[in-house]
Amino acid sequence: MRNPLHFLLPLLLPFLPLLPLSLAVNSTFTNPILPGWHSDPSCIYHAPSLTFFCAVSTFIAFPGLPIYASQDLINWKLISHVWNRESQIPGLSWGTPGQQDGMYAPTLRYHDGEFWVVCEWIGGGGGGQVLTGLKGVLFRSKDPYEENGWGDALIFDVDKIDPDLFWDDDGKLYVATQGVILQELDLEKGELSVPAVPLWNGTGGVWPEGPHIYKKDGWYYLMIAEGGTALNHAITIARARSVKGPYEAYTGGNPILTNRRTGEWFQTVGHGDLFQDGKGKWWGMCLATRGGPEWKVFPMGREAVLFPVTWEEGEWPVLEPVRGRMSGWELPAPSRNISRGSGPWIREPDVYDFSVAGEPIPGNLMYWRVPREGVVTTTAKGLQMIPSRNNVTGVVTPASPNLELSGQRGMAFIGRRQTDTLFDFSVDLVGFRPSGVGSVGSEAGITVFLTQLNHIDLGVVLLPDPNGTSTLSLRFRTEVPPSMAQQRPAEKVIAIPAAWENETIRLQVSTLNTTHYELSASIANSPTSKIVVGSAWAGLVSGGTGPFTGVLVGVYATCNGAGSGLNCPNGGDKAFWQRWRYTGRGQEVAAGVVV
Ligand SMILES: *C1O[C@H](CO)[C@@H](O)[C@H](O)[C@H]1NC(C)=O
Ligand SMILES: *[C@@H]1O[C@H](CO)[C@@H](O)[C@H](O)[C@H]1NC(C)=O
Ligand SMILES: *[C@@H]1O[C@H](CO)[C@@H](O)[C@H](O)[C@H]1NC(C)=O
Ligand SMILES: *[C@@H]1O[C@H](CO)[C@@H](O)[C@H](O)[C@H]1NC(C)=O
Ligand SMILES: *[C@@H]1O[C@H](CO)[C@@H](O)[C@H](O)[C@H]1NC(C)=O
Ligand SMILES: *[C@@H]1O[C@H](CO)[C@@H](O)[C@H](O)[C@H]1NC(C)=O
Ligand SMILES: *[C@@H]1O[C@H](CO)[C@@H](O)[C@H](O)[C@H]1NC(C)=O
Repeated sequence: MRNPLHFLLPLLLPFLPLLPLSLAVNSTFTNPILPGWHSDPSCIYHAPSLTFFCAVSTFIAFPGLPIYASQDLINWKLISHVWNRESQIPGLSWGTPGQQDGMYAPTLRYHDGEFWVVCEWIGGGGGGQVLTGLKGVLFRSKDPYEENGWGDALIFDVDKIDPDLFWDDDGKLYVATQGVILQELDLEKGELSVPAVPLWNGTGGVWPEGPHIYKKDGWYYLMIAEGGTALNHAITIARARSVKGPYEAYTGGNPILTNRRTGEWFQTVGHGDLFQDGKGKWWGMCLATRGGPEWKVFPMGREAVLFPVTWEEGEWPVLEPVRGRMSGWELPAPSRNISRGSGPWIREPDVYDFSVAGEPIPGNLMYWRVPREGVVTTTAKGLQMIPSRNNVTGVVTPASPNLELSGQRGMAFIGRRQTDTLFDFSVDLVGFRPSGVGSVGSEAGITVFLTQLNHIDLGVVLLPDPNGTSTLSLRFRTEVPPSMAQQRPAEKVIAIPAAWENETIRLQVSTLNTTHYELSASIANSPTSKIVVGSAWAGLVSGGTGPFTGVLVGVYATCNGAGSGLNCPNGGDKAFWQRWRYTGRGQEVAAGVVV
């Protein structure tokens, strides 16, 4: 007799993946998935290329709005920056004084053959958190692997931050913003419809914001962040039968994601986005800050974390609480099969020698605002930096900016995110011969930079001697707001040994442990010559004037105010940087647990 299974099997085959006995095994992974300053992630799955894409906030850093791509949700490659040319929004960067202004929370979507990123720019005349000069900016690309694929911005007036993009079935494009309010975007006119439709006030936390609308099983789900981006941060949700509401809040367990009032190492969990993988499983990404509820040392700021989501038909989504070690749906097979795109893989060390003239500047290096033309170039002698008159601090006066010394017109600075709790960063300064002395002398150095008002520096500078001559010196100093003055280490100056006269100087920042940096110098090829110049508490670059940003480690050059206009005397003493190395040494994934 024929086995009845022979008859049944072909009928069952299409359903095999759905059978509870399928062999899918849950995977484990470690957060943060995009370590270092990567806040407000917005992510999609692009089925045609089996690839996930995420965009994050960058505020006034430039190039801004990086796009990361991954085929396995674990290995992420930086492939382009949405905002990568000054000409995309002429003048806006230099017209923005605030340290935490700029490109806020983007939304990334794929629609009609194009990648769309909407964001809002705060600044352009306002300072601090003042929402004057708030503009919506919309960019589109058919090829997110090419910087030039991203077009100029469509700029439109908005009243609130955190724009979403949602196309309803009738093709209408809706933008929800903080509040939460809804407007239709007219792409021809570059205008949002008025009056805005109020959708939902959230569940009572401050700042209902970061909205994303999803349509599923006949419902419009509105997922938002509320409680502010600090320790009370949370994700809440409501749903409606029509995009314009009325929205009813989920009563079964809002917030659906938060670590508020817990002892968890990952705090400030919120501002997220949901997406499905190739097998239809749901996932989410949001921001979190490491540091536990004490929340004093978090130099990397708000990082992007991944969590699995269960979302049954007609039901509310269930988001797994954010932890350092997670388990969830089976991940796609490990893959690094992405060859295109300008930047490196997120966990790769930097190994940049800078010995080839005209080679592109690596995609993961960033400036603070749009740099002045030619400030940093690649030459056969190294990464050439023309000093700015302003130092890394500048004269920051938001009310009436001194454009020449403020740093607002670009600083001679370039850096990369601190992406590891423990790391080593070093770079070689070749043949630096400052011409001026002391307060009008040139200086080239390495910095742990949060904002112009929170940074830790080690510079090479010629300083006057009591006996009337000058000595090439290593100068360690910090810039912190008055609230941190107690923890601020004293300025320290050490004369560079005479034996180093003709040598290349290696400047280094390393983590001494999970809470302290150490800044040192040595002869490039002689580790035994190392001089530790200073150490500093990482709390000095946590929060403060950079609550939205995270540490960049990098190099700078300045003539300390000498010269006139925007220029140093005789164009300035150029600094040449070679052998740039950044190596991660460990991630603190739970209090005291470094992996
Ligand atoms: C005075 O100058 C000499 C050489 O020019 C230098 O070696 C010495 O350190 C200076 N003295 C002091 C006290 O700085
Ligand atoms: C939000 O709160 C305001 C003030 O209490 C109220 O007038 C408004 O109706 C609320 N909006 C929605 C969409 O519930
Ligand atoms: C696998 O992960 C999903 C998503 O977090 C969860 O709902 C499910 O219970 C997990 N299964 C097992 C066997 O742990
Ligand atoms: C890698 O990606 C390319 C282009 O997307 C595809 O043609 C190729 O089959 C992939 N290779 C592997 C090993 O997955
Ligand atoms: C930076 O430059 C400003 C203006 O020239 C000056 O007031 C300030 O002391 C300098 N700070 C440092 C750390 O060099
Ligand atoms: C550096 O080079 C100059 C010129 O060749 C030489 O006079 C000087 O002695 C050298 N200094 C040291 C410390 O070797
Ligand atoms: C790190 O080292 C500094 C300086 O030695 C010390 O004060 C601090 O307590 C250490 N931190 C930890 C977490 O061990």
